[in-house]
Amino acid sequence: MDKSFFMNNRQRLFNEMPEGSMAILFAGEAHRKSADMYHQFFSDRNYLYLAGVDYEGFILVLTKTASSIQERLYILPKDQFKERWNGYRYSTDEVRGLSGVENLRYVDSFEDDIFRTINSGQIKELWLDLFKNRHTEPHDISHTFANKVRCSYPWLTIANMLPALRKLRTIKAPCEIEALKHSEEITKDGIIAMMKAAKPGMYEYELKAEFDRVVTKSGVVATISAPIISAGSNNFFIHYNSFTGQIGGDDMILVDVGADWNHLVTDVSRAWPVSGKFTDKQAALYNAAYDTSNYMFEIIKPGMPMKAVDETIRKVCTDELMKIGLLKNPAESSKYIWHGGAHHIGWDVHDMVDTAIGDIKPGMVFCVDVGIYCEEWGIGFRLEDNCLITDTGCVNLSGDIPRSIEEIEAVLAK
Ligand SMILES: [Mn+2]
Repeated sequence: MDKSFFMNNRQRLFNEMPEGSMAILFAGEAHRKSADMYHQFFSDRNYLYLAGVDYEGFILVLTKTASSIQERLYILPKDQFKERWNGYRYSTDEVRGLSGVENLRYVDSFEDDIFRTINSGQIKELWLDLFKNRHTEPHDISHTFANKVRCSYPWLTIANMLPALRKLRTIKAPCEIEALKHSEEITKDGIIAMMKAAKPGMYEYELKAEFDRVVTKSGVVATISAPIISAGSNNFFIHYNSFTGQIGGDDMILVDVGADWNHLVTDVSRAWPVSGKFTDKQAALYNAAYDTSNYMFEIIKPGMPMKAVDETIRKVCTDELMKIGLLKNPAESSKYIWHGGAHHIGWDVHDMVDTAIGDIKPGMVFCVDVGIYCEEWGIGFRLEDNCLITDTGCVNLSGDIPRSIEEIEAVLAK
């Protein structure tokens, strides 16, 4: 992605920052797995969205005073011995080329620099990305740094910059939409490969191998979000992740997967009968989801309240389940509809976007996810597509991935 995208993101954040503030974003460090082995490093998404350089240990510092704004990126120096063991380190020219940040310093001088700036009295407010998914999680690098600063400079205001970051990430830029479109192409190849490979008696992990093979060949070495691939009764575990089940001859297979390109993640769910032909019951439920989804893509447009998407999916899907006689009382829809149907995608599979979105706006991208789980029939699945909001309506970015019964059966017949 071109550095101009990241430069613009930083400018947009500066516009949100008050005078006399400093924002610090950490790329983070790899988590330890066991002994001296580490999980693959994964840059903090908010850092990456602003810095554009995917590298462990880097730190971005943005300072806004009454008279100026200043960007600094703290990087690791070239080191022949460390690179021999741990891999290539970017040159300063390469970092400038990727990020557009001209002012580079080494991470060793980070704390001295920050505390010198705070001591100068120019900074009254420190902006940190203070997110915890669960309050019981251990402190991350930002929380640890916040505590250190609070001890040394109790007069300094520490503010959580997450709401500002969420706001920036809500509307996607043209280059992000291009990356999503490319990612959809790779996702499509991966899903079609699984559809063609699936046979009764296979294990779920064999389908995962097929998906991994295809997306890896397209340059997606490790997908950001873990694929969900299940069959039969395992489809009733919404976030199933063991891949160990064997596919029975009457089973429906459910895949909820996404490739990623230039850090932008797609999220698509498809389901099909391993036999190659939908049974009457499978078809009835599938078409209930399919008709609900198609209806949503007809009506979603700018100006519609975001919360109406979830509500309408539930309402329309409930009507469909009444029509086929499965549901007698609409008040009991949660027996078959277990989850909401709309979450944004982008730099995360459940993207960090403005929590106070009122109406839908052009440039938003979110999932239209219709899940039906009928335990008494042993059939559970979801149909999930990626909806890009345009000036006048919306486009299904994953619409080319087989989704009608006819399209799916045609792929399975090959
Ligand atoms: Mn999904």
